[in-house]
Amino acid sequence: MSNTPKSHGRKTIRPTLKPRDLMEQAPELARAWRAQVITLFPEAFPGILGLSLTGKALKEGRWQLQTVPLREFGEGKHRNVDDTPTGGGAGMVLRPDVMAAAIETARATQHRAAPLIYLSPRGRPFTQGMARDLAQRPGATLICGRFEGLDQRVIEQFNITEVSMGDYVLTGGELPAQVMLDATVRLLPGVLGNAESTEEESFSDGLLEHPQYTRPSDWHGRKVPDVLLSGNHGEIAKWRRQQAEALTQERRPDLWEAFKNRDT
Ligand code: 9D3
Repeated sequence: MSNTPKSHGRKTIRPTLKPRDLMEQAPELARAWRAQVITLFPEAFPGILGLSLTGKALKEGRWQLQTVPLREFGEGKHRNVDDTPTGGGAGMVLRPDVMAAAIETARATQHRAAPLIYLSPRGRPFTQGMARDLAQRPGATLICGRFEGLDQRVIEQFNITEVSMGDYVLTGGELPAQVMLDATVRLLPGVLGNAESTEEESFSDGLLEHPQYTRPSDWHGRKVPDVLLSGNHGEIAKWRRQQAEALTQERRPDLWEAFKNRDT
């Protein structure tokens, strides 16, 4: 095992592994959804994915996490991974030769049908549809960016898909990778409880959720809407639907347009 006691469900793929080591997969993990993360910060994983539903699923072997420490693929005594942008400009660019070595090492133990994804602010925005697609595949290899980005030639050479986590500037792709894995792993068989899975399937109409309340029915003079205490399930469903539609119209005109155009 390449797991150290402190690795919390994270296996590390090192550049020095021999081909035979690369082929050895614990038999109970052979069927598991396989996440690989190429990163300068392997200690950031599993991070929050080691807790709650995703952490339980990791311990149960429903998915596995392999980190590929990019620094170990770096060149020279200082394990250099970056260089200045050709043509000039600020910052540093991840070297194509170093990234290619890390990608090739990772891909040697990955399923062929697992996509290669680069978390990048220039990517297409991540969606629930992408999470559903990933969950149908045998796994994914994720590349976390740092610095100004990755040399364009590696992106083309390996047919890498660029995916963004939204229009704001982060310091790197590690948090986006964890977001992507969280959204995907919760969709794997057996990860959600029965109640949540049923809700997942019925929640397909593309509206924001209605407000929720619990006891006490009067809190600091703020009362739960009467209809929710009425016991009239038809009226309750109608009220919730109306709330969901009003909220979507107000906050998310983009979702509201898509909702109105559904099935057309
Ligand atoms: C100067 C131009 N910057 C782009 C806005 C360069 C740059 C900033 C920050 C390049 C990379 C990063 C680090 N961000 C990510 O790696 C990243 C990211 C993000 O910043 N926002 C949303 N999604 C993502 S996915 C990866």
